[in-house]
Amino acid sequence: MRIEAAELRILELPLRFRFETSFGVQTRRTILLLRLFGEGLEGLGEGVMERLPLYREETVASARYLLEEVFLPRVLGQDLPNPEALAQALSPFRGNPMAKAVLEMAFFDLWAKGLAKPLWQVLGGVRNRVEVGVSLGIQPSVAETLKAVEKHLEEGYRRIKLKIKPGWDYEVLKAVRQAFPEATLTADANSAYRLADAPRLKRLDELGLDYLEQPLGHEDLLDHAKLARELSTPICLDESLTSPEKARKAIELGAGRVFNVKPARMGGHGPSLKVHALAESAGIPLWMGGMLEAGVGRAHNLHLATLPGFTKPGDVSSARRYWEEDIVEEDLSAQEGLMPVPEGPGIGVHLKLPLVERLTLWQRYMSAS
Ligand code: OSB
Ligand code: MG
Repeated sequence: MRIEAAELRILELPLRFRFETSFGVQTRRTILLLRLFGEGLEGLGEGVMERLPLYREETVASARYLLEEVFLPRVLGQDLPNPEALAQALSPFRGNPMAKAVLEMAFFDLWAKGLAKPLWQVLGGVRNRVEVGVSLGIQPSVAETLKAVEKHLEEGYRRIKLKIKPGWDYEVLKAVRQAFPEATLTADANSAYRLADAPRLKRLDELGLDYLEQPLGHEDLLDHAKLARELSTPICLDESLTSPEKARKAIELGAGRVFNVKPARMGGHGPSLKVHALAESAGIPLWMGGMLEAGVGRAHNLHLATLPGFTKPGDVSSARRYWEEDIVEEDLSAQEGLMPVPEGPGIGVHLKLPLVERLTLWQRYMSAS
């Protein structure tokens, strides 16, 4: 597949809810959107980095710089037979998996379209619907948390994940557990605790959480392994999993018994397939995370989540929860906690170009030579 041209945009899309986590409050998303053109086809990629490095270290600005100045100039005009060839072209450059993922995932879409196959088939998926739950931000009160949990359970979501932080953890989780004794419940701390908080986290063991997501540092593996030995609640890693290499070390150390996979955090679909294989041989269940993606990122996540290792409900909930109007034509929405995977070649979604135009803050078109 020859990459003939690329269009990179930064868009801003207001969220329908205020999303509070231990690292801050989000009210809108700033989205890096890439359209890759080749052989009469178009591949789409969406970045998950934010303006500020509060979740991981990459930012919209750092990714835009690398894509514009380094990664796209490397591949424009090149005839790349497959995604491994693209990975090879980017391999001299260290780190920056989120920036690489924008290009890698757009190329996967373009390549699958060249093969006239849906992306899930190219990746090795085994189903056309994905089991999902919701990730609920920190609410103003316990009463509002209970209301939000009830609403989403009624909508059929199969797991409720609550964001926690020191001072907003045991009490709110206990209230939810008492009100919903049968619900599948998890908690996500987004790196807000230290190993010294182990006694406080130990209190969560009585609440029957399915897992506790990323309690410790965003790069950490060793302290998670130590904490894992103190808790009966399984630890799930999110932030720390930025590559297959980190996943291998996490497995060897026993840093997590569950993995949250986000292809856009780990360099794209290729690295995610490697993590999927490692997790399978280690008996680690996977689930598909989310980063408040718009339609392009959400579609990519759905395709990857059809692989057999994704055995727990993911965070990929209905697009209409997040946006008044999504940037794609297709309505990505769950029925009874199941998200259908978009049909057609590649990721199977189409941009609403007039809306994308209106939301665009910056754009650059680049072509080969
Ligand atoms: O830690 O999983 C996370 C959103 C932004 C950044 C990090 C995370 C999240 C979520 C939301 O939990 C998941 C979603 O609804 O997309
Ligand atoms: Mg998380």
